[in-house]
Amino acid sequence: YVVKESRHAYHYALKLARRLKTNHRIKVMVVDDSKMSRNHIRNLLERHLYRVIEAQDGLEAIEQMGIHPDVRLVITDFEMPNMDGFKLVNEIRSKFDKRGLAIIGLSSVESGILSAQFIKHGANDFLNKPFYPEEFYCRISQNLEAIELIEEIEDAANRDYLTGLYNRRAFFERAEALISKAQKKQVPTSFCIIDLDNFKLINDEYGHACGDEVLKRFARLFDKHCEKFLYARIGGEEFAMVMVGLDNDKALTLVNGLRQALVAQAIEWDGKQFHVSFSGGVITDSEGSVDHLYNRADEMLYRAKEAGRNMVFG
Ligand code: GH3
Ligand code: MG
Ligand code: MG
Ligand code: MG
Ligand code: MG
Repeated sequence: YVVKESRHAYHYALKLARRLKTNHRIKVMVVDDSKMSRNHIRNLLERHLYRVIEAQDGLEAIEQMGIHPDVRLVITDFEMPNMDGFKLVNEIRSKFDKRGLAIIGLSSVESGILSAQFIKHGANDFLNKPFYPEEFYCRISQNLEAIELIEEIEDAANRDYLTGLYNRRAFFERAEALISKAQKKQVPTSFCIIDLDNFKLINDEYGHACGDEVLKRFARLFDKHCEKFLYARIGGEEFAMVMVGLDNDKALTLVNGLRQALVAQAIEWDGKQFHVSFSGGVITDSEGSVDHLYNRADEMLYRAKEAGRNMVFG
């Protein structure tokens, strides 16, 4: 039993040490009208290196949230002038993205019902006052871990595992939003589809692992040349990009630059060297759905393939 306990303590200490390394990046806001209570919580948080922001009521808290959109955790009192804790939780949940933000309500032991109500209003958790530091730290780190985990899961769902680029679903979601916004503001926007040339031959000649390596290297070229735009791997060796602010000429210049960068890059595999190219289709239109743009860009791509590959049509 003793061994088990000490091993547990050891793992806890390790976990704590890992957390302390990153806590200095985590902003926590403490909302309480009692200065003494704020100071107490601030001291506890700073002992674990969190960055603390204070607010003495709900109005100030909302204002501070606007100034510090990267606050990850709000700890709020219930009884405060101007706005009580429930109202504040409601306001925060309606004004700010729920993802990436945890809220812990504070309630005193005498009014036990407050805790459940905090959660009904949108808080993730609650703490009864007075509390032991151990419980305080457990609740804080559990809630922070939960939102980090959700973010990791979301990121994994949006990314292509091989290249780390956005996947097809994430791309079309974002493309819809970008394109409709650009169309409303009448900003020129181009849409592009790219397909690697004779990719099957690369797999056949050098193996699937080599094909994978080519895809990864190509993804890094996107990162280097197209970082301002939305791009993704939408299929096996097919990629797409939305270029907000680029007319057809500028988009063609960008995509041809990417193509030249790919062609210039020698891939070495099993002591042999080869080069890869792609074909692309670019469409610039101030109206039409994403599906429509996609189909027309695909038609252009088909023509580039027909014309002999390693070309961008637009
Ligand atoms: P084209 O120039 O007409 O596009 O010819 P292609 O050979 O590139 O096109 P095709 O559609 O005939 O073949 C695409 C190949 O891409 C077939 C498939 O096995 C390969 N592929 C798709 N996804 C992956 C992947 O994740 N890794 C590897 N290594 N190969 C992949
Ligand atoms: Mg109070
Ligand atoms: Mg291909
Ligand atoms: Mg093909
Ligand atoms: Mg293809």
